[in-house]
Amino acid sequence: MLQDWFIEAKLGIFIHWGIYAVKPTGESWPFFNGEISYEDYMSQMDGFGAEKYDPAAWAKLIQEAGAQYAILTTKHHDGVALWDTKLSDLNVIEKCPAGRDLIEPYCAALREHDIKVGLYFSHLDWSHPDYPSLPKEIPEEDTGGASKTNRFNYQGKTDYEAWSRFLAFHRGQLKELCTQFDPDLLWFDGDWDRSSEEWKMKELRDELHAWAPGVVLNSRMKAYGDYSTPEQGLPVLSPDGEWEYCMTMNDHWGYMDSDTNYKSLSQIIRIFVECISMGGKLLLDIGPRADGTIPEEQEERLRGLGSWIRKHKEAAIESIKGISRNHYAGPSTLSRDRKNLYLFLFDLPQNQIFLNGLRNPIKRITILGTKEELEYKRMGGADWLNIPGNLWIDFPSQFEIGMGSVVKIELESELDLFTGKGGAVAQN
Ligand code: H79
Repeated sequence: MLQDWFIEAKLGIFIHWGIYAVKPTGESWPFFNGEISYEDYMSQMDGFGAEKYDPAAWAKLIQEAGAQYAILTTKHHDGVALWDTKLSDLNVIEKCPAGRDLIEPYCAALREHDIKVGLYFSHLDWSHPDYPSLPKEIPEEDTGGASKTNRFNYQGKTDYEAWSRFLAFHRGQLKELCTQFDPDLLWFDGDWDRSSEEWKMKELRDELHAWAPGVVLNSRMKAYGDYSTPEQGLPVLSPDGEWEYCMTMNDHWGYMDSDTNYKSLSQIIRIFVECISMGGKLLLDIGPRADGTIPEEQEERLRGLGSWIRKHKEAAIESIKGISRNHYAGPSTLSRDRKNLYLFLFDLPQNQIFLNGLRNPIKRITILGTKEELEYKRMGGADWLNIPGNLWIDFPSQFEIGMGSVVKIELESELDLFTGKGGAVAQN
């Protein structure tokens, strides 16, 4: 269920950590797509050591990034669990040199740093023999090794006995995660192969609430989650309800040494601001190495983002969704009491800053983080129709915008905007 902490959060850090960090492969998909054999993919288990795993350092970094929560992959589509599941030996304790549970120390370290604990779990499992739930009459050799590829729901038929065994396993693992780690949030993935009824999603929601009261659920559980999760494509309009945009820093979710196609810090800041200005949040992904260390490019960006956020905290963190771009041609946010309007600037204005539709009297306009007061002038308006004039704000031509600056408009009262089409239109 939705919680205040989640509604108020602006930034989460997504952590894709698993055996796919060992070789230069992506997470799970390469064997599904036939780019690498299942055996070759799984041989990465021999190299997953977590030798330098330091969850306290992770938590500190996440805090320095300015994030309020983090989400770690407990099990991706490949089925390899990072905790000591009793329901399968496909886990890092039994199969990898890591040889220990990796989830508990993560949870403890985050809690120590006052960061909410999120766990990622893929519903589907491309290693579990019952997941494809193939009809018995279809010989295994006809399916190309069904349990390890995409031969799920073969010829539209299902062996529902196998499927119910899989569901029992799925519920069992989720019960373990909830009761052992008491997550603040569960981030599901991989619900697409079957219907809500087949997954018994409605029942799952109730079960999760019984095992982890108050847990926030993303909506990759058909219609039964709490918030939506656009992935890798920044929304242009605000999605309905609560939402969180998840994005990789380069082009991979997990560690990939050769992928240097990183978004720059200023691009990440811009995207973060776009999200919060539309009332959403950013879930920014990192991919630690197999030994648990975090690549420098990622650390650097997290620190940079955090330092920008700290400098602009009231506009970035203590804020709510901003105003429409018909009023101001850029992203904006508001203070929770709606008495301060924050306009984000990513380029030095050649001309004045233009704001349309603001009715409120203004106390003061400043550049956030400086004492600098800005001159402004309101011009025009049709008082008799309660249509305000336009606001023109002067901005110093020498100012260092850097990665983004914020103009703070302090209002005398709660924001009051004219949003209409104008009064003097012809009527039929
Ligand atoms: O963990 C990362 C990715 O591996 C995972 N989500 C992030 C966080 C991810 N899983 N799937 N996808 C991303 C996109 C999947 C799209 C497809 Fe399909 C699945 C294409 C074909 C099958 C869903 C079902 C969309 C079309 C049909």
